[in-house]
Amino acid sequence: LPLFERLEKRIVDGERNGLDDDLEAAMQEKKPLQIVNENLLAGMKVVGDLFGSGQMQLPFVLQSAETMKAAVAYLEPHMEKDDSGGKGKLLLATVKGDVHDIGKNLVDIIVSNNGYDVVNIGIKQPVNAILEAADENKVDVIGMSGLLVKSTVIMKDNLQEMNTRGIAEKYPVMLGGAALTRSFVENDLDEVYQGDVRYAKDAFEGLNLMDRLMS
Ligand code: B1M
Repeated sequence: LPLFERLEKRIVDGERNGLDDDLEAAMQEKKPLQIVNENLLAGMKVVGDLFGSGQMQLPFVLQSAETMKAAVAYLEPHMEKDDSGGKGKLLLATVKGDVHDIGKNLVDIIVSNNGYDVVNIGIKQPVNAILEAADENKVDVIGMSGLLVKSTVIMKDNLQEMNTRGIAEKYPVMLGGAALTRSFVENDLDEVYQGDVRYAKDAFEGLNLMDRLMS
């Protein structure tokens, strides 16, 4: 297979042997972020489709996810960056009950490489932990990620909890993850939350949103 097709297939197959060499060769032709967007994410999409249609079992999905993470970790040091920080602070968490973190971690990379500070507290985070970390780190924006349909319900509960605690005005919220839709966030959740809640389709929209919220 040609190099870029092979990279995509590596993600689908969860094949890490020789991955670094292929990534090294790929970087001779494309920027690291382009490789993530055009080839690695394409592989994850295939994985999602195969899993969704019952043609791929969970342990193999996990291997693909680990390969994806290894590839992103390999490319990350080669990305163009302004990691001076100081433009604003974003808290990132995957919500309670949800382990999916590849998308959240991409948001972390893109946003922190563009002059923001990111406090990434990981997966399965209950609302208390999210709000405590937000306060402790004095963040400007709270970002929640979730890929399961039930995570969208948790996000709604979290926003209601923030209303109850009277901190909605203080914290704009950014939401992302494959289970959400723009209209669910911008119509339904916008009605729930007394502060500012926005949807980011991908990591770049997340960055744009930070730029808008912090300007
Ligand atoms: Co899971 N999983 N999974 N899974 N998994 C999905 C989400 C699913 C859609 C697959 C399917 O059925 N087609 C399905 C959910 C169905 C539903 O809820 N309706 C599903 C399921 C069912 C499950 C389990 C329940 C399976 C089981 O145990 N029977 C289980 C859940 C465990 C749990 O959370 N409690 C499970 C487990 C796993 C693995 C552990 C094997 C693995 C995750 C590994 C990991 O993340 N460390 C996994 C994976 C890899 C997937 C799929 C195949 C790929 C997800 C991914 O990483 N995509 C996924 C299929 C799919 O999404 N269609 C699936 C690539 C990633 C870059 O995209 O995260 O969407 P994404 O991020 C995007 C944007 O959404 C956005 O930016 C990114 C791109 O730039 N974004 C943000 C994301 N977060 C953001 C936050 C922001 C802004 C933008 O601001 C805060």
